[in-house]
Amino acid sequence: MGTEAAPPVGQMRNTGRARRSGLLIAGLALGSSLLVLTPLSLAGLRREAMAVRDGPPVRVELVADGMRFVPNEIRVPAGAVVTVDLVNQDPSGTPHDFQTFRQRRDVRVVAWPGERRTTVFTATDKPGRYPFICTLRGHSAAGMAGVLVVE
Ligand SMILES: [Cu+2]
Repeated sequence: MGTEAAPPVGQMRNTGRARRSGLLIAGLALGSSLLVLTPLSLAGLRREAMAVRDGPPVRVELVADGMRFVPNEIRVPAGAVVTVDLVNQDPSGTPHDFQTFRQRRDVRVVAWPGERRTTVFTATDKPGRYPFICTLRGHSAAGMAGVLVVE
């Protein structure tokens, strides 16, 4: 019985070796496909850069009204140069600011009560939804936050 049990163990070992070499082949295939894809993504980036150069600039008026931004959603094309006019109309006399995140070039601008302050940022090339907030203590938690939709 002992000699009969031996062959299956040897077969299992062989199967394990076959799986390992299968993984190695899969890894090599993945590696070579990445090499093939790299020039394509570079071309894609170049196309995006051209689109950015051709795209019209965007201008947005953002009103700080109490503990909220109006509007609280801004839509811009990927890579757009965005001019934001932050207008502080909060009757409580509190300063407010506007802070972007994960854009190609982020900005923060502060507007004191009654002020209109202008800033310019460049949107990211990656479409998606990005937060913008007022960084004054407790303001974003109180609802002073919005979404920058990059399309
Ligand atoms: Cu604020």
